[in-house]
Amino acid sequence: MPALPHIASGKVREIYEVDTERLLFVATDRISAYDVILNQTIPDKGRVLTGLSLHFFELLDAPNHLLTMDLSSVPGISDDDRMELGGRSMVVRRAEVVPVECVVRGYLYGSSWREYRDGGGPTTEHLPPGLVLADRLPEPIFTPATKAVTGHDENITESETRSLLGDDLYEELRNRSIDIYLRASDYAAAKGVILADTKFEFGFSGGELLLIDEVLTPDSSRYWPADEWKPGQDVPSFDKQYVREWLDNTDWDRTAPPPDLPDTIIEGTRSRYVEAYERITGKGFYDYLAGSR
Ligand code: Q0Z
Repeated sequence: MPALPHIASGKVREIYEVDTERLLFVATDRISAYDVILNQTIPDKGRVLTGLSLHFFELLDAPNHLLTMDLSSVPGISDDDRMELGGRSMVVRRAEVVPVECVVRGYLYGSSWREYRDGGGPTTEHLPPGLVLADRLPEPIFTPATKAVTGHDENITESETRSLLGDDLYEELRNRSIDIYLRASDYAAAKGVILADTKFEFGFSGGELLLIDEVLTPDSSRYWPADEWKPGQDVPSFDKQYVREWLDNTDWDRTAPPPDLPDTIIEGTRSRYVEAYERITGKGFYDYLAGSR
C-alpha cells in the first residue's frame, strides 16, 4: 500500500524497504485458519499483534530489530498511509536472517505431539516416555524448524541444526530462545495464560544478533486460557478457536476457497483478539489505538 519498494509478502504480513538499513514491517488484518487465508479480514487484528510485539519488545529488553513505531521518520508515507499503517507497522533494522525458526515448547502439542504419538521425531528426541497430549514438559525444549519449499515449517534435529549453524550459534540461539520463553511464560502465567509454545526469528546486524520479526503474538505463539488446560485433551486456542469452530460446522474441506465469514463471526473473532491483547498486556487496547494514530 505505501509507495515503498515491496520486499516480501507473508500470509498475513508485508515487508517494505525504507532504505538500505531499514524495513517497514506491516501486520495486516488478514487471518488464516487451517493454513488457508480467509476471504474476510479481522478489523484491528494487525494492530493487536503489533501491540503485543511492541509490549514484549519493551518488556524483554533483549537486543531486537525495532527502531520506531513513528512513521513520520519514513519518507514516502502519505497521510492516508499513516491512517492505514499506524499501529500495525514497525520501522525495523534490516538484518541477515538466520535461516532457522527458533521454536520453544513448554507443552506437548501440535506437530510435536503428532511426532511423539507416531513414534518420535526431531522435536521429541529429548522427551521422556509416557507423556500425553498437551502435557507440560519437564523443562522447555528448543525445537528448531526450517522453512520448507512447501511453505510449511519442517522440524529438524539438534544435530541437523548444529550442522547448519555451527555449535556456537546453535547454543547462543537455544540459550536466548529458552531464556525469553521462560520469562514470557512466567509473565503470562501471572495473568492466567499458558504460553504453550512460541517461535522466534533472529538476524545479524552490525555484528549483533537481534531478535527480529513479530514476538510472542498469537500468530507466532500458542496461548491457552489456563483454566481450559487439561492434559490429555485438545485445548482451545485463545484467538482462533472461535473462527475454527464456526468453520468446523460448515462443509468446508479445508482447501481453498474457504467459506465467507458472517459479520457476527468477524466481530466475535475481533473481540477475542482485543481480549487477548488486554489480558496479556494488562493494558487497554483503545489506549494503544489512541496512541498509534
Ligand atoms: C522477516 C517475513 C514476510 C513478514 C525477512 N529485520 C529484518 N531484517 C531482514 N529481514 C527480515 C526482518 Cl524482520 C525478514 N521475514 C519474515 C516475511 C512478511 C515477515 F513476507 N522475512
